[in-house]
Amino acid sequence: MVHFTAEEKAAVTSTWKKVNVEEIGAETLGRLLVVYPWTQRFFDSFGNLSSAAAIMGNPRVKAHGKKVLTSLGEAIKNMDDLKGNFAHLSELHCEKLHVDPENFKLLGNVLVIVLAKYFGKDFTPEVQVAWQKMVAGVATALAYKYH
Ligand code: HNI
Repeated sequence: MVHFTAEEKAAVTSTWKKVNVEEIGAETLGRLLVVYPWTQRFFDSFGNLSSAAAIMGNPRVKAHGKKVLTSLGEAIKNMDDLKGNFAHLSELHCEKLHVDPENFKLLGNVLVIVLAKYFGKDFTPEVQVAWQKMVAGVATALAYKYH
């Protein structure tokens, strides 16, 4: 399991304080669906996903992106126990939603790119290292209950 130094925790927490969950959540999930189109199969009830513009403007994509990032925000309060934090969601994504856990890694990397875009030069290499560890830890925790 990932271990975070005090500096890494501080880096993740201080970035998070400035994150607009609605905006970054929508952009992250939207870009995941555009860049990795096979991920759209999990969201076929969401309506029009026929082009990048349709996906980025789709209100259900926006709402779901906010939900995912809100859940990530809860995990940031719990960085020493990501597995425990995501145990229930891991079961849900595996048993009910049948989401291939590879997709958690893709989403994490898209999030890092979106954060880099928003924070520009404040997203220093050190801050990126902390976030890469965070998204890797989240992906591992979400995959933990898979069998
Ligand atoms: Ni995910 C539902 C959290 C990645 C597909 N997901 C949820 C819910 C949360 C959540 C919270 C709502 C649960 C509930 O209703 O009780 N998902 C997360 C987090 C990550 C993540 C924290 C990664 C950081 N989910 C993904 C990925 C996919 C995904 C990568 C697919 C590509 N999730 C889903 C689907 C649902 C879902 C599908 C159900 C959506 C619906 O409302 O029908």
